[in-house]
Amino acid sequence: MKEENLTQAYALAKERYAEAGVDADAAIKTLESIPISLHCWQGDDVGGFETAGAQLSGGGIQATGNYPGKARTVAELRRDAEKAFSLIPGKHRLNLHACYLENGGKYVDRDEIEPRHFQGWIDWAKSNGLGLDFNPTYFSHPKAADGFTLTHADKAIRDFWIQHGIRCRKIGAEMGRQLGTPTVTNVWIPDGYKDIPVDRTGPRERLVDSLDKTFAEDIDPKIHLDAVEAKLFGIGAESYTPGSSEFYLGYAGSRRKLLTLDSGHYHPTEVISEKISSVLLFCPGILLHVSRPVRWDSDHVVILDDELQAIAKELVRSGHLHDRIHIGLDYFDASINRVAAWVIGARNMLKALLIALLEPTGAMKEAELKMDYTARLAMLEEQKSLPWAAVWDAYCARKGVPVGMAWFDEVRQYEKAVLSAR
Ligand code: RNT
Ligand code: ZN
Repeated sequence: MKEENLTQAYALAKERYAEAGVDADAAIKTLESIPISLHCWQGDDVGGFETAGAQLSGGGIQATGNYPGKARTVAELRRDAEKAFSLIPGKHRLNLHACYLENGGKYVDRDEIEPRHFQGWIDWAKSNGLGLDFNPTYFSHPKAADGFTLTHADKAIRDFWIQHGIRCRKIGAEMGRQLGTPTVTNVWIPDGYKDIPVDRTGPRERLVDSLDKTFAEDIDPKIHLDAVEAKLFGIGAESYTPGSSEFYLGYAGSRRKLLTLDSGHYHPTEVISEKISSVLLFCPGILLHVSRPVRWDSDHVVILDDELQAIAKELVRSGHLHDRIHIGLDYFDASINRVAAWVIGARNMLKALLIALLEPTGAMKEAELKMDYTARLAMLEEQKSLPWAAVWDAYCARKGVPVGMAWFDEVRQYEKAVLSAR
C-alpha cells in the first residue's frame, strides 16, 4: 500500500472516530502499551528441549499436523520467534515452559532445574526488549504418566511436582528481576480421571495442599506473579478434573492468585468474555490464555471472531488493562506454517484490542444507564462498520511492521530460506 494512501485513509478514519467522540491517536497509544505474551510452544508443537529429538506432548495436550520446518533447537526457536515478533507491531513478551530449558545436553530433571538453565533465554529476552512469562511443565514426563501430578495419591510423586513448582517460581522471579517486569508463572496440571470417580474430594484436597506448599514462599509481586489455570477436561481425563473452574476460582480468590482464563477450557456454550468482570471482583488479576476451541479444547489459531472481540471489549471496559490483566495466547497448530500461526493469532489479538479501544464506551454506558437500549444497540451496531482497519494499517506502518498481506510475503521468504532447510 502506498504511504500517502495509508496516511490519507488514517486521516479520514480519525475524523470518523472523532465524530463519535473517540480519539484514534489515543487508542493507538494505549494499544502500543499492551504486551501480548507469545507462547513459545506454537513454535515446536509443545516439544521442548529436555532431550534431543522429538518428544510426545501427552498429558491432555495434543498438537496435530506435520507441517515441515518446526524448531528443533533453542537457537531455531529463537530465530523463528524473532521473525514472528518482527511482524507483530509493538513490544511484547515470550511465554516459556520449563521444558524449554537449556541443559547443555545433560538431562536435568524437573525437580532440579535452576535459573541458570534459563539464563540464555533471559539474555535473549533482554537483547530483544521482551518480557518473559513462565510455566512449570507437569506433562510429558514419566512421573505424569499415571495422569496425576499435584493430586497424585502417592506423596513421593506429589512432592516431586511440588519441588518442580517451587523451582519454577524461583526461575520466574529471576526472569522478572533481571528483566524489570514481573514474570507471570502459570500452573496448569493435566490431572484427571478418564472415567467416573468415586472420590471427587480427595484429589481436590491434595491439590489445595500441593499448591499451598508450592506457593509457601512469598515473592515480591514487582518481579513475579502466580497464576492458576482451570480446565474442564483433557484427553484421557474426560470425566473428572480436580482443577476445575470452581476449584481454581475459590483457590485464586482465597489465596490472592491470578486466575487464568483459557478460552478452550469451558463448556462449549460458555465464553470467557462473560467471566472477566466477575473474576476481577474477587481475584487480584487475570491471565488470559486466548485460544480458539473448535468443538472441543482444540487450540486452533486465534481468529478475529465475535468472542475474541468480546474478550477484548471486556478487557478494555474493565479499566484494568495496565494493572491487573495479562494477555497470553495459547494454541498450537502443527498443520500450517508455525511462524505464520504466531503472527496471525497475535495480530488478531491486537486488532481486537484496537477495535475495543476505538469504542465510545462512555456514551454507550450512558445510554444503558438511561435505559435507552435503542441507542445502545444502534451505537453497538454502527461501530461494526467504522474504519478501524485504516487505524490498524497506520499503526503497523508507524511501528515499522508490514501492512496487510506484506507480512505473509516475509513469512514465505523465511520459509524458503530457513524453514525448508530443516
Ligand atoms: C492445557 C492448558 C495449558 C497448556 C500450556 C502448554 O490445556 O491450556 O495452558 O496449553 O501450558
Ligand atoms: Zn491454557
